[in-house]
Amino acid sequence: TECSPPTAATNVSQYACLRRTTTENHNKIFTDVFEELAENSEFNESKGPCLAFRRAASVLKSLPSAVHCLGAIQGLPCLGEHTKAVMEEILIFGRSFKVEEVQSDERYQALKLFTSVFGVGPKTAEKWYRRGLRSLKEILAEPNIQLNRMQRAGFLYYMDISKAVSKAEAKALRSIIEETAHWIAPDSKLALTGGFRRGKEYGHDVDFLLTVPEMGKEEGLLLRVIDRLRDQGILLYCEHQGSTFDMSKLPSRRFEAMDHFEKCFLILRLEEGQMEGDGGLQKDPGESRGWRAVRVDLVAPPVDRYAFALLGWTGSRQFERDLRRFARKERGMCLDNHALYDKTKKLFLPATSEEDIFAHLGLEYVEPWQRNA
Ligand code: 8DG
Ligand code: MN
Ligand code: MN
Repeated sequence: TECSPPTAATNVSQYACLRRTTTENHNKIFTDVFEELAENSEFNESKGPCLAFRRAASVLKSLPSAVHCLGAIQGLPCLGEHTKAVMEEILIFGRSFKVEEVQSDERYQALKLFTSVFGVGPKTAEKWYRRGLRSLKEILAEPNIQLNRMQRAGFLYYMDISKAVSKAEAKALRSIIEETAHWIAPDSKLALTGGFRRGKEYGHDVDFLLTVPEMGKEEGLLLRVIDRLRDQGILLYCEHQGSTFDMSKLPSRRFEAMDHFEKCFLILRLEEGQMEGDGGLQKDPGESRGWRAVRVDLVAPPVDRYAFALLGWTGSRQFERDLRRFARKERGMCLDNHALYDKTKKLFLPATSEEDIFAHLGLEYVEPWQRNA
């Protein structure tokens, strides 16, 4: 059938930071497939193909309508012959044989299952797979496997933390942590970041930034918040990382590297009675134990880094990657979670808001809910 590219397709940027991507994805049938293929490439340490699949998915997510024919993607960036062939399969057969092959692969299945445990990365998953292990039960039954503290918590709360966190649960956690932080430092500020700030209804965890208006006062605050959460009996797990922040260093080129702010990766206990809107009543007292475990990330940057930390922790990952790539390739600047550095002028560009950072980069401001790239 005749099918021409929509006018919108002719001026879609290769950079996610020059696109607007809401949570409304009209091309899920394609992007789900590309994301699985990207994950498979990641397991095979094929960095190039992994990035190509991620970029293809991201471009499709930004489109205002569903793609019904190959003609409609003509002129779109980041869609090569390989990704187009996958899309053609989906358009014709309603399914991708390539992804079905991946999904039925024993190694892919095992690595996907193992990395779904909090604290288990691709390296550990691969090690377990090579030892012939295939299920979580087998790992727990294997006497020669030494799980670290994070992985033990990952297994212990597996059922809860592999269940999506709702917006209402995120809000309930926000109130609890905010109250705790205010009890310690009344002028502290807690900001919701990550997927929930981008308007997502569900997430795999809840991300927060905690700051105080006075420089240096953030030191020690996070540890006191953690202590207080422990006293309240809701701290199920805590991995605290002290600040390794060194301002003399230039922004790092490697995005995947962790930032240097003081932070903690938590598992918190959320009582169902604390949830907004359920009136404290359990819907099914027979099924429910009255609480669930939730993964929470809590980051405490110094206040003069707040804008950079907020931009970095709001995501999405693809949006952040492209923002950094754009800064480097198009502006000769280096951006990370801590700072923006102009390599030509050899100076740091300060910012007190995300708007400042977009302005320094010569970019139109993109709202958090438009960053679901
Ligand atoms: P989800 O939890 O709803 O699944 O999605 P998300 O909120 O977008 O993902 P996330 O894994 O919680 O990460 C949120 C953002 O935080 C993401 O853009 C990447 C960013 N981020 C950093 N540093 C680190 C880090 O050290 N670990 C993780 N997991 N994320 C980080 O800037
Ligand atoms: Mn998150
Ligand atoms: Mn997170």
